[in-house]
Amino acid sequence: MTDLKTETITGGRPGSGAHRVVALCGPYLSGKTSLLESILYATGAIGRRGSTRAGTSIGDAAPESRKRGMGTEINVASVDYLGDQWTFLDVPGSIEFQHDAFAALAVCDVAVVVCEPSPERVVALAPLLKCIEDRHIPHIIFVNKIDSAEARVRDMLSALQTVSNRKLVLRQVPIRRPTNDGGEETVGYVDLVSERAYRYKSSGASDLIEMPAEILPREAEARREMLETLSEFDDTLLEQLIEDIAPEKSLIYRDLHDEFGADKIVPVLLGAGDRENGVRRLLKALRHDTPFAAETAKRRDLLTNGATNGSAVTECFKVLHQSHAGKLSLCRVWSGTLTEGQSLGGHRIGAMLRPFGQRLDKISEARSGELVALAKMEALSAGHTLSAAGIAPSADFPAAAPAVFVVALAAKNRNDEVKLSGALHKIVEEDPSLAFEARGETHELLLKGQGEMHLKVAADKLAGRYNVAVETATPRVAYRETIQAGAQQHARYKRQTGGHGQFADIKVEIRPLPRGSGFRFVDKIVGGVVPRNFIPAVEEGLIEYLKEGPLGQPVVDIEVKLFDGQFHAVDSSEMSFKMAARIAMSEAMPKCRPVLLEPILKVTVAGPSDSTPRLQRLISGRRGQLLGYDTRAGWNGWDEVSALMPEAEIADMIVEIRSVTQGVGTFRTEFDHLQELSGRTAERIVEETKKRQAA
Ligand SMILES: Nc1nc2c(ncn2[C@@H]2O[C@H](COP(=O)(O)OP(=O)(O)OP(=O)(O)O)[C@@H](O)[C@H]2O)c(=O)[nH]1
Ligand SMILES: [Mg+2]
Repeated sequence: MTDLKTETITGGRPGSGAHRVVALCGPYLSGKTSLLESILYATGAIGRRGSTRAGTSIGDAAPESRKRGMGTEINVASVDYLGDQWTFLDVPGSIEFQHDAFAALAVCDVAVVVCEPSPERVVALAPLLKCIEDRHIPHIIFVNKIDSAEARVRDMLSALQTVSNRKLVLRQVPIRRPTNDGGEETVGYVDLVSERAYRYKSSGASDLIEMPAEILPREAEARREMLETLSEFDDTLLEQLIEDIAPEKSLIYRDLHDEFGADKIVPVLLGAGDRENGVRRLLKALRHDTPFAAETAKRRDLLTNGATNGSAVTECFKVLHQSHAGKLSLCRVWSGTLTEGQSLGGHRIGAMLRPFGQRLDKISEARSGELVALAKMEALSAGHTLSAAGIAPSADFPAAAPAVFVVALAAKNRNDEVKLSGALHKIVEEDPSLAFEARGETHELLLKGQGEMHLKVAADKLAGRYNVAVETATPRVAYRETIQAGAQQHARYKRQTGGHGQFADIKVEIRPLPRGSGFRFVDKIVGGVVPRNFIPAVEEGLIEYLKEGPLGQPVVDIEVKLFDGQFHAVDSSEMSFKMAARIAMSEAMPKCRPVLLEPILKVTVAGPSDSTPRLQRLISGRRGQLLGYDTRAGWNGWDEVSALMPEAEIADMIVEIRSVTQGVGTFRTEFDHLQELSGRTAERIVEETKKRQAA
């Protein structure tokens, strides 16, 4: 047990009724939701353990999660454990839903990083550990599924150390036993501080057993490694090790507590979440070593200069829109107490709820450290803090990652368009790593996000929760066209219908301009051959025509000079000059060797260095022009490859990037230039455009 008497703890001590928040994070399917289930069971919050596979767990009850057997949003559940309240935030592991993980990490006191016991898959932890380390969040690594581990724990530890910038400290060694089929299985563990051995049970707390003799050498070695690591931060311990004095357990516990709280070491625990193995050991470690809310607020610099004067400060980290409860702002209280009906910073606190999976329990107050859902706080969304001073953005709240996957979205039923727009606002408020945008050039509504699954889940939400069925398609590329040669053109518009007629006559000269010039109109009329008041009409006619050139795309980088013409005193009008301009263009343009222009983006692709050659091949295979590569700033062992690539090649690129980077690669883009495109690809695009425009 930790000797807490000697410690100065700000904000509480275990058993004092404090509220602490744990983020359960880790790669896709590593077992977070199953572990949560075991925690809820072990602490008596539920009477029987459900399973994610059977769709009976407390977490993942959202229909989108159940349908796919994976986490798609944060699961929240609070439990009472040995006199304290604990809120667990079980987050989705898929990188496409990572924003929820980062939001939970922003408000937690501690992170439990759940991973599988496979050394070759540790790279999947890199983006998460980077976020955790950048924010200095104390974290434990829980090597899960130890029942199915094939690799040795020491190999797992070395692999984990390659993705962690903090010193890892193994807290347990496994007790292994040969199986009938010639393999080995983990049947228990030795705790390296207490030096006690335990045997796992299929359910319930592990049994204390006698230390197996054969494990002693391994245990001694692992314990020495643990003490050596701790002695790097504690001179007293270092001296004792040098002088061969056995250190007091209380000293070891204190060092573990302090270096963990200061984010200098990362304890590594073992277990199997879906059968409660190692779960109570994890809970004990959390109970003794998790910082209290006041310390977390200090780490984040949330309550500077005591500006709160004892009044409540609360931060929203996630919004949910529910059909019954309406908008729920999931908040952590950082200071003071929130009470129903209270007015804070000009906002009235309405109904207050404590989430437990899908269940919402009404509460009347929430104290410092507590996690609460505030109902119908329309002005309070994720990343914002509410205090006596009103609502303001939290300075260090994680920004949403740029979109890497885009689809064109449309309501199946035209009458649903207004409903669709309302629903989109809500799902984007729930998940800011989604975005939508009406793109004028292609007349499409774009839905942007973090991957194919992310957008499929968004479409499911639109249909299931908002009753708007949608269809999605690959977005069109905003091609342009220009000309490669100039021409002169004479055009006359003349009609004689009934009363007075229509007459306009113009001569224009067309020529190509350099890339990026857009459209330029030059008026060279002398002697009033085209009267002043009709010249804007000519320009208007030109602009109208240029919206769709001979190849079906908007025309750019072109100059049209009006240099001659004729008019009729009675029959000329703005309308007839506009018509003449259109006629001139449609006759001249095909003679000017029109050519398609495609948008080229500057692309920066990031991934672990050993995937760099594969990323380069991928880029070249997609008509990309490599510009070079460099190390990725702030990312140990990662590279960034930069290239120029056609926009058309990027729509589904993230899928391939992930497949060559164990799922962790990403990219960002910015528009660079328009580039001429000819040959078969261009012909195909023109054909498709014409077909679509005829339809
Ligand atoms: N062998 C073994 N399997 C486990 C253990 N824990 C979970 N699993 C299995 O791993 C799979 C994923 O479990 P989940 O708990 O849904 O994983 P998760 O990390 O919550 O998944 P996401 O939220 O989608 O990232 C399920 O099939 C579980 O039955 C374990 O300790 N041992
Ligand atoms: Mg899950």
